[in-house]
Amino acid sequence: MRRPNVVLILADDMGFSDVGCYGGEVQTPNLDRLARGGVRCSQFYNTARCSPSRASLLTGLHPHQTGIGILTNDDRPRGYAGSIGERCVTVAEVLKAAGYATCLAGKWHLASDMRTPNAAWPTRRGFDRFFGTLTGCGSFFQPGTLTRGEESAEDEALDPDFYYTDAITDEASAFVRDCRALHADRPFFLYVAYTAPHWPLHARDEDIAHYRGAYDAGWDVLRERRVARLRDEGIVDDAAPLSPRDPTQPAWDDVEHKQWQARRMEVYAAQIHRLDKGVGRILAALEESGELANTLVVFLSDNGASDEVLPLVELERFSARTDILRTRTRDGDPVRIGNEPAIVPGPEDTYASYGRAWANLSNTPFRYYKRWVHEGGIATPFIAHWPAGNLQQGRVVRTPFQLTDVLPTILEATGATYPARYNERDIISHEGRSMLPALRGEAAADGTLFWEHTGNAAIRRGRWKLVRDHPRPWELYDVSRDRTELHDVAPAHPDVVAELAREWQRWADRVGVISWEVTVDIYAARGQSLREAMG
Ligand SMILES: [Ca+2]
Repeated sequence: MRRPNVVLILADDMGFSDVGCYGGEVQTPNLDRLARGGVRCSQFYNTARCSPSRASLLTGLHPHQTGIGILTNDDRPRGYAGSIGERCVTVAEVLKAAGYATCLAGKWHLASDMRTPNAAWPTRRGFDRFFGTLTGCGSFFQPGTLTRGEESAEDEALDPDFYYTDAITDEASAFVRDCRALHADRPFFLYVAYTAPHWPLHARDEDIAHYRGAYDAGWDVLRERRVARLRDEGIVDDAAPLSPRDPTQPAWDDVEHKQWQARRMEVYAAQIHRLDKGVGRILAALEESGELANTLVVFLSDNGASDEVLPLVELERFSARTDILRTRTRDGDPVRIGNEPAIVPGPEDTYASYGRAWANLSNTPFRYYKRWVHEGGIATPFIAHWPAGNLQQGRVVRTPFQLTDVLPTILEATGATYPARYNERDIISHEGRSMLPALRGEAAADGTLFWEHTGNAAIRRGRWKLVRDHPRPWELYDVSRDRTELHDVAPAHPDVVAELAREWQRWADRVGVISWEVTVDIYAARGQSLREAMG
């Protein structure tokens, strides 16, 4: 059998339970089809934020080892470089060396310098073909840093019908077709990095209309419905009771401006809906070219749902470096920024996010959000589909895995070799283990998983998860009984806390975690507020 193609599809800031096959009310027939024909993981973890997750996904390393611990700020010499470094290889580099055609359609977010082509751009990290954005987020109607190859492609967004999610899908589908037309005997690697449903809440009118009324029941009722469906699907069990509503958020019954609140979630759902349609078009391109059966398709999200708000002044300062904000529409109208009932999100002249209470729904049944390493920040849907690869159809895999495990899974599936040296430099050994045996239903032992992001930290080993909301002290949860992290048992098990904390520290020292206090000090010395630096 010919080596399989690999299609890696990433959502941005999407929560654990938004898509249909993970209990959500967003209609995602194409992702659901992948889940039915493939497998879903119930305990797959990303690493809490865009750039670090992407760095880990593509290299099989922990983010700190690649030079990207926080975002793409260049904080050297004391802090992280903010660009993907020279001591690692990307999946694209490994597969290209093994004879694969390679393409990135969508968001990169692994280069500090987004203006001048450099060694951290996708075209120089193994991707033959690149259409997408270098920055972390932005308008879906006129994305900043839109690039084709190494040239600006911002003119392409002048088409009045341009919408970034569809443009990513167009490129991905064209790549699949071109591969078959140009070199039918060559396998390919396609990385589709959507920016949906990251803020701003931008969606096509027809997709928003599709969800009109779908959120009128409010977050309290919908969280209950989601956890019931998650149980029906066999993704969570009694070990994951629904966490209480975020205590900072009001009961739906007490909410003012219900119509506006519901609209925010309708637009968010519409963003995912369009992403799913894109997945359907990519699957159709694979089917038309006869490649679907022998393609490993993986779908996941880069971090938990986001509770980020959008203060104008900080956005403007952050955007000066990152190009994430447009203050005028393509027609020259002012863009209204912020989360208030006077700004009804969706169209190009708005720039808004959906807020903490809806993010709380998105991460059902868990607590916390993007940036934290409690379950709500790091638990993601993970779907793998590969009919010719003997993945058990429709099964739910419960073995815990994290992003470092994706690269070794692709290595095993493709037979490609991870290099000790690449471009005359020594490469750090990858940190993961192949998921394929577990995805095929074979017995697989649990590994030890680690996280650190902006001081928030966790280690998961066996039934225990030690986790910290920095600068608060360690908490300990028995995730075999309490995956929603409701009962901190640290006081009852000081020996377990001490041992896991030591193991986490050894890991942190080995992979080069830079203390969050150092980063705070770097920004303070530059006169930057943390929020401004972090976007
Ligand atoms: Ca993200």
